[in-house]
This record gives sequence, C-alpha cells and structure tokens, in this order.
Amino acid sequence: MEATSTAKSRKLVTLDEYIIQAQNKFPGATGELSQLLRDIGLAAKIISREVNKAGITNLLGVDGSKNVHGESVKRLDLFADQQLISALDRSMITCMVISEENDGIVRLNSEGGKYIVYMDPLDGSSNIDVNVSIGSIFSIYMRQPRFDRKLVEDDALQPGIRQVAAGYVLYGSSTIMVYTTGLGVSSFTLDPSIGEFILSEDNFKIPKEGNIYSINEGSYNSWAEGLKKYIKYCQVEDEATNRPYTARYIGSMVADLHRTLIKGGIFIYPASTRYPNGKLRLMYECNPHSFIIEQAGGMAIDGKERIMEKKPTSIHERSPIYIGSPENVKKVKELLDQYENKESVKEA
Ligand code: AFP
Repeated sequence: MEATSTAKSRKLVTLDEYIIQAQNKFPGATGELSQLLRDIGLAAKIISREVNKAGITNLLGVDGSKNVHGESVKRLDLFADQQLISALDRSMITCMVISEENDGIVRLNSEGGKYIVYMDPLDGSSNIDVNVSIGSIFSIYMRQPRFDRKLVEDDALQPGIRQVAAGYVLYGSSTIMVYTTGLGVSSFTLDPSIGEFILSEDNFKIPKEGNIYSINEGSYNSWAEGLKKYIKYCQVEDEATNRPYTARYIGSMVADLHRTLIKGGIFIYPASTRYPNGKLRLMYECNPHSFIIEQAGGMAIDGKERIMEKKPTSIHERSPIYIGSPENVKKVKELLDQYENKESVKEA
C-alpha cells in the first residue's frame, strides 16, 4: 500500500525533460546549450552500452598506438572519442573540441558554433581490463566573439571560472551522469531497460567534512613535507575528530570524485618527482571536477591557488589538485602553507 502511494507521488524525470525544464527558466535562452548537453547524454548511452559489453565484442585491450602523452591507447578510448566528437558535430553548435586523445584542437564543421568543448572521453582507461569503473568528463566554454578569423588554440585557453557547464559520466555498477551549469549539481542514473537517464539527485551537496582520504600513496617519498604531515594527520587516532580517516583510491578520477561528492573527504593528486606538475589535466580533469565540487559546496585548489582561477597556457597542461569537502581542503592547505609552500618538492 505504502509502496504504491510512494511510486505514484514520485514522478520520473528524464535527462531531456530536466534540461528543457531548466532552459524554460531562462526566457532568452536559445536552447543550444541544452541541445549540446543532450548530445553528450546520447553519446554517453552509446559508450555505456559498449563499456558493458566490451569483453564480448573485443573492444578491450590496447590498439597499438600511443596518445599524445605517450600512453597506450585502448580501443574503447578511441570508440568513446569518436562517439562524443560525432555527437557534438551533428548539431552544429560546437566549433572546437579538445580531447585527451588528440594532440591539437579538433575543428568541427560548424566554424561559427558558439561552444568549445574539452573532454576526456574515457578517463581511467587503464582500469578497463580489470572491470573497474571508468568515466567520460566534459567541460564547456563559450567561444569568445571573434568570428573574423580562423579558430586557433588560444581561443580555447580560458580559465575554469569561464566554464558554462561541466560534467562527467561514470560507468560503474550503474551509469550515472552528473553535471552543472552553475546552478547547482544534478545527477541522473541510466535505466538500461528504457534507455533513459532518470533524475536521481537535484542540488547535490557535498558534506562539509569527511573522513575519507584518497591519494596514490606509492609516491609518498617524493611528496613535499606539508602533504606528508596531512596524511599522517589523517592516520592519527582521535575520536573527537573521527580519525583515523579511511583510505580509498580507485585510480579513476571520475570514480574517486563521485565517491568524494557523495561521502565527503578529500581527493589529492599532488606534485611528485615523477609528475612535477601533478599528473591530471587542468582543462579536462581538474577544471570540470572543480566546477562540480564547488557548485556542491566543496573546494578545489592546486595547493596554492583555486583551480578554476588558473590561467591555462596550453590545452593539455597538468596541475596538482586537492579537492573535496571544504574543511578537509582547508586543513591540508593550512599544512601546505606551513611547510611546503615555503620549499620545493623533495627528491625521492
Ligand atoms: P588512465 O586513464 O591512464 O588510467 O589514468 C587515469 C588518471 O588520469 C585518473 O583518472 C586517475 O585519478 C589517475 O590517472 C591515476 O593515476 P595513478 O595511477 O598515477 O595513481
């Protein structure tokens, strides 16, 4: 009885309906950004289907080539890249795409298109072979109004605060799409039986403080002192502050970030000897996740400054990142300021 009345009162809202309802709140909106988000949603469904059957259809494994960063390219990476680019090209709204899989900018057919899209088509791809969650990340900017000349890479070098929308799709035990247009964070779960993303959470908020820390501790020896002190702080037993914290590290940023968004805590990818500027990409890993986490009430810094205020100098540049619940990020910043912001990263 109870279950029936709950089901009746709970109206299912699809991603497309939600996007259109959100657009209707802005009478002057052209609908182009809405279309772009729907295009990404469609590509995500196709990628999700292939991810789920990758083992059977032989899309798993390395295709033999290397991407622009010298990393082995998996076939699913290429598939996801192609799906997203052709979805974005179809509606003639996007003029340029920058993808982890392509060295330079990719000019689309619509030279006059209003939007520039950064993406990591399949983040965490080294996890594909072992059936661990992976994801697609996107970050959307308006093209600056200079239509008098050919598009160049510089047009895409805008700080994260200029993002008009950003999001990710997590291919996990279910497929989830999370995005923001700067008015809070919403999440949608793919119902494979009807092929629709269904609204699961509106106006997501991250806990102010969490007891999970997430970092690859293998490079501990090359971290700067303040970070080492913070991780030791997380491990100290103190009932009053709910310590020791729990360590969780998946190795797919989207999955680690999604957990951080829901449960709180902190995700860190710092500078190390191996990666002096951090490993993660500013434009298609750090900025979009920072936009989402900030919209949910969290914080994201590179150790010194706010990630979204960093001025990019190249489309594939890397950045260290400390991101998550505000209290956790403030605490690590306090220790970084006390120690390593006064000294450089230690050699291993
Ligand atoms: P891959 O796409 O090569 O698997 O890299 C994933 C990633 O860019 C990011 O999603 C992870 O958080 C991070 O790298 C993991 O890096 P480590 O293996 O160095 O911890």
